Amino acid sequence: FDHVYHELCKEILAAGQEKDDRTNTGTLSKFGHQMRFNLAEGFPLLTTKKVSFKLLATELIWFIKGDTNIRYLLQYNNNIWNEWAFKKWIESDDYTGPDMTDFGHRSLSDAAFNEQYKEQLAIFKERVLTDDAFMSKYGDLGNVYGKQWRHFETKNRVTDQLKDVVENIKTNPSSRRHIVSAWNPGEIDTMALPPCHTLFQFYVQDGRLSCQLYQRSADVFLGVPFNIASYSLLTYLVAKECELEVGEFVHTLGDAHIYSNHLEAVKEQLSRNSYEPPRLEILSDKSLFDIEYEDLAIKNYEAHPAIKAPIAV
Ligand code: THF
Repeated sequence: FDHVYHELCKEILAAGQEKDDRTNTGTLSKFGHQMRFNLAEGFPLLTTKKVSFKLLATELIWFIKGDTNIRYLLQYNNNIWNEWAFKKWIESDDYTGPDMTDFGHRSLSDAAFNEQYKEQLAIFKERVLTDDAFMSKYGDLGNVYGKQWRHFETKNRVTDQLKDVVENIKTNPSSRRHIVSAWNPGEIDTMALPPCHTLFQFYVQDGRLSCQLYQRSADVFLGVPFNIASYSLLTYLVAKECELEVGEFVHTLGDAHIYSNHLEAVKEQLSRNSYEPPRLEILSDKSLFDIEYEDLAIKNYEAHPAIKAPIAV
């Protein structure tokens, strides 16, 4: 599986366009790219750098639960959404600590500031974990994935898209309408971050369930390895729920970019040789909607060490 991802990285390094972005980090970018992963060959967790299955699995289960509050993630020591909740907190009138404006950049360039930032972030996390009123107000990211998957609001109606799509796969597998959209135009301004994974579609053929994701914006080094594994896991879970085998995960990218401060990390990863992919084990017969992290296991995962890189905020 790694070579499919490596091809994407190589193409961007060779022919990516320099492009400005919302985070002012600078990127090399390619518009429009597609990768295919045959899930029958194993579980596509990259092996040329260690990717944390725990982090991506707990994030996916958090979406499936319809949860939008980072407390659940923090309980699993999952910090990947902290920056977006923290940003809302430090920009609020209730925040009275030291100025944290532009913490994403300043924490990288100013060591003294970084110490202050780490301290404020630790205080913030502790309050989200222990103070219910604070958690409700500042742990919540707004109408992000979980909300849209399970409670998509349109005029006069709330749609549980995930329940509906599972029901439709069971009753009408050949349908071409097995779609879940996280993009709700009327609610974009109420989300901490508009959804990068805009829409996904399931497809049933010969008793196999495939999934295609359209991702409008793809952080190729930090996000994409998570996204590949996350939607592959979703495909396994939905397939089990619908008593189907797994087919392919097709990953279609819009703006596929490598941040300028990830270039060396990408080159390091490209220099490594891949191992055989691991296997996913689902240890319980719980429904998709009740599954917990403890019900999942990754077996035979052999990988090169993780490569650290800063997240663009
Ligand atoms: N914003 C940006 N700039 N990139 C993204 O990939 C991204 N996401 C989510 C929301 N906003 C985004 C958050 N997903 C990591 C991985 C996925 C994330 C956010 C962060 C990350 O830093 N991974 C590290 C390990 C982190 C750790 O150990 O705590 C890694 O090395 O993989 C797109 O979904």
